[in-house]
Amino acid sequence: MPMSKPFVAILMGSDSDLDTMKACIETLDKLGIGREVNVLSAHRTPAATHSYVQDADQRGCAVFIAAAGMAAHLAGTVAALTVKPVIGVPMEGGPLKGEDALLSTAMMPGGIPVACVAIGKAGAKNAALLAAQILALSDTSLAQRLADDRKSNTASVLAKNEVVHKQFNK
Ligand code: RP5
Repeated sequence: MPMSKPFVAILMGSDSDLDTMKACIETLDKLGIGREVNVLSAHRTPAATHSYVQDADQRGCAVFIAAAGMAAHLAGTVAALTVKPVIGVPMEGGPLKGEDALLSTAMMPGGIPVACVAIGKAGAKNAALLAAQILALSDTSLAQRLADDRKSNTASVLAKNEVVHKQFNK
């Protein structure tokens, strides 16, 4: 869907990554950030990946989020095609449980940066928050929503502490 406001482009290497990446999509939606979601692979659809990244870049994509598993070259491929920030999310599928993807995503050669987050759902959520923090540098209303979200997370952990504390500290 074409968009005119700055938006976040999410790419994932396979539809098998979607379940994990829902945490990313839902976090962006909760913060009211426009996003596009595509299944595009560095290896399986190189030409389509190339043309999507260039097109999204020209249409106002502000941050790219690229999720891939195994020999995860998607984030690096996207980063090679744009100077917008690229956040890589290593997927945990496969026999090495995401450690392969973590290294493939993080260990970029100097000159082509990828900000690599944690493996799996925590990384998917943090990728959205990191993208939001980047966008919030020039959007005070979004910065406020992020600060409110952080406060509410803190309150919810403290509420859990209250319950556990009462149960185990008589
Ligand atoms: C990667 O290979 C994808 O990002 C996915 O995490 C992994 C396995 O893909 P499928 O075989 O499930 O399509 O490119």
